[in-house]
Amino acid sequence: AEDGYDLWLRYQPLEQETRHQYRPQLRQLLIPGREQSPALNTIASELVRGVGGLLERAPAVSEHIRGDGFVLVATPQSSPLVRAEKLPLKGLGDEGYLIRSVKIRGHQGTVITANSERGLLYGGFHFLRLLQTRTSIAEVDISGQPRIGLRLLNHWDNLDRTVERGYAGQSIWDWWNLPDVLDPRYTDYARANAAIGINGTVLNNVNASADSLTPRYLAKAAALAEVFRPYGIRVYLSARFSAPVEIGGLTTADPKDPEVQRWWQGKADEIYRLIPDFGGFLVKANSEGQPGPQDYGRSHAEGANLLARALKPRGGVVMWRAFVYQQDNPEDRAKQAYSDFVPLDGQFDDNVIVQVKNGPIDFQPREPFHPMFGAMAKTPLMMEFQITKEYLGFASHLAYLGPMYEEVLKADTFARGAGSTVTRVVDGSLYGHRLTGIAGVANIGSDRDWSGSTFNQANWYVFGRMAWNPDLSAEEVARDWLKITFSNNPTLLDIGLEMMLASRQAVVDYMTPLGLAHLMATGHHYGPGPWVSDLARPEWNPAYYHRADRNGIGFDRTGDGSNAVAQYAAPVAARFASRSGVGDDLLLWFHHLPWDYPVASGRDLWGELVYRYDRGVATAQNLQDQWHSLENHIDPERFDKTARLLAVQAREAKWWRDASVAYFQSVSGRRLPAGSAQPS
Ligand code: GCW
Repeated sequence: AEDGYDLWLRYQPLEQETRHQYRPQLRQLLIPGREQSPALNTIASELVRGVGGLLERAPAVSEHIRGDGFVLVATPQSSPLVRAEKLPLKGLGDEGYLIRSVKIRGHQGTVITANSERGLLYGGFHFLRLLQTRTSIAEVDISGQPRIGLRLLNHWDNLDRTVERGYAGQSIWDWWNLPDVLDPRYTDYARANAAIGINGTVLNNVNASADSLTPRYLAKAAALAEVFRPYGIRVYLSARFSAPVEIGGLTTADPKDPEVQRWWQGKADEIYRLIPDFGGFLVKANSEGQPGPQDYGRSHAEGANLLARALKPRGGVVMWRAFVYQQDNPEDRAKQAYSDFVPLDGQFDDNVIVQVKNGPIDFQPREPFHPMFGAMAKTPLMMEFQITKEYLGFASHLAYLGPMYEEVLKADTFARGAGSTVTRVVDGSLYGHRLTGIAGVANIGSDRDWSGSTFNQANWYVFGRMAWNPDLSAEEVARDWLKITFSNNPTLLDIGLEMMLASRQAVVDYMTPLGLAHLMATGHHYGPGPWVSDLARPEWNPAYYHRADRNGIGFDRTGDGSNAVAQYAAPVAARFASRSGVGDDLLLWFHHLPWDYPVASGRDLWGELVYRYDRGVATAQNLQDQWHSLENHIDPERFDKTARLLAVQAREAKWWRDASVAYFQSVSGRRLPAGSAQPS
């Protein structure tokens, strides 16, 4: 049955004609040294399984080239034949690879080569992707290399198997049975991640329990690390800053205290004894009630360096999150992380990387890029995207996040003049940093389809692909994904692509149009709640963000307001501060405007707001119709579940619009513009 379990490792037979084209090119597989190396063995079995499934005929695994149609997978060290080809591997680093058509001893074939086994692994998966996307392998010459070093998933998984902001079932980590029982799912998880280039995973929630650092849990993490190792995936842990007190018996976690320093060193040694390639710590400190260095009057840099020094001898890193905003701080929440961190530029040790969410508030359907990007020349910054859709309709709404990731990565910070894109901050090229990273908050759980819906799998997929190559377009990745996930049928591809590319803007339109943000219901963040204004922390109230009253709506972040615009480089600040220059998609993020303000479309602001809510509803309805038109192209199981979810989305888009428009009407006292769809 097509239950979605296989993700993009779905090796169902290709169309007959395609199979016949490929078969003569894929007769033999040669992987010298595979018996001695778990990694090579892994590659061999994946290729046999993949090619065997896609072509309905497994290639013969052999030791010698016997004719045309061989695929030789080897490093120059593991194969004299590859060595003799003198292929250009110099610039490819230890994760890059080369796939090339070659003639060896008169026989035509393909070589997949790299400087390391990890490179071969990625090359092998890329090769399978060529087949899955029906790309010709007759004359290939492809080289690939990741642009970003740390490409990680962040699991917000708790030790009791609940998942914070997880909508796909329980955590896949069965902590109770680990380390003794190794669920085969761990291997499939590693395969799926390796296939898209992810090379690390943070196992536990950033709202961390100190227990995850106790011997009992470290043994469990070590067991997972062992499963993941042949797939090039390292394990990382979220560390609770107060762990020395909670599990270490100390009376303080002050970074200046020598005993605290010794405790972390001892803990790091203990971890590395169990997990020799342990990646490092992710830390949420002094954020939303979590402990941190500021509890002792120390800075984020002092806190981060404490942990970094413990990991340094073994090459570990600290990913220190910048998601901070303080209770009772009257400063605009959008400004607080920058205010806290930018003055610390230059004070972080060289194995610290600061992890910054894509936008300055919190994973909203649309935000401007975070002002810290570009603003800390001496500190490596890594991107944190959310793959799980906390604020975009959980697992039930279709929202393909590729366009959102692309929008943020391509945004120009102007930090060093035009072309200083967020990508160039994250890939290290803007300021010449070697330590680079990108993290995605996972949408993975123990549901059969891993992510709660088929289309949600695309968000995990596009995150990985863009982490490897941030220049990819959301569209090309979506096309690959559709081919791999469903089929090569042109109607399916056309309509599927339209659906995916329209979906995120639809969510923006029916939830938070025109740069509005954080209008979701309290706590769970599902469904509308723009009327909420009485929560204890002002910055948790939707009213804090929309500031709507009889006269107008929006958050003034210009010089007349919070002046958050000043945290951006001058050309960006000027654009954001300009009502006409900012663009209507971010208008109310930066401006408070009267209801009759004329926007670019020619409508007044109130009319445009209602128009966009209506547009979102119409698109959600259209997604449903488009999907139904594909019924004959999709297996019943995935068709039906998706159809049901799209019905939920269409219904809830109306819920969002009707509740939001009614609320803003009650505040503005305005009548529905002529021609708008009436709330039903
Ligand atoms: O988006 C918010 C979530 C919290 C989360 C926090 C964070 C892990 O509502 O659930 O906590 O962000 O990123 O730390």
